[in-house]
Amino acid sequence: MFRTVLALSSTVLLMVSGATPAGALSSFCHPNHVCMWEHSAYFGSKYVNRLAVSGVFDIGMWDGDNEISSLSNTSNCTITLHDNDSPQSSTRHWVFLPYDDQPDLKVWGANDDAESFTVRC
Ligand SMILES: [Ca+2]
Ligand SMILES: [Ca+2]
Repeated sequence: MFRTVLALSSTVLLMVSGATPAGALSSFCHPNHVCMWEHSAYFGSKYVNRLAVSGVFDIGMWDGDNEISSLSNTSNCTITLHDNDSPQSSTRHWVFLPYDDQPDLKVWGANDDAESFTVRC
C-alpha cells in the first residue's frame, strides 16, 4: 500500500514538473492571496505574497518599492495601490477589483510606482 502511494506521488510530481516551464511556479498566486511581481506577466521577484485580509500594507523599500509591474488578486477583496508608503501620503491610487489579474500595470500608469497597498475585504 505504502509503495503504491509513493509511486503515485512520484508520477503526479513528474506530471506536474513536466507540464510546468521553469520559473512558472513563482508566477502562481495561491487562492485568497494578493501577489505582486517585479516584472510584467507575473515574472521576477514576487515581492508581495500574502493572505488577503483587510488592512494597509507597506511594500518594502528594498523589496518592491517602485518595482511592482504585475498583480494578481485571487481573493474577494479590493486592492488599492498607493504611490507612497501610506495612503495618506500618496497622491495617486489604483483600485483593482476582487479576482483581478493585471499582467502589466503600465496599462493603468501604475508600473513601478506602488509603494504600499490597502486591502478591503
Ligand atoms: Ca518592475
Ligand atoms: Ca513602501
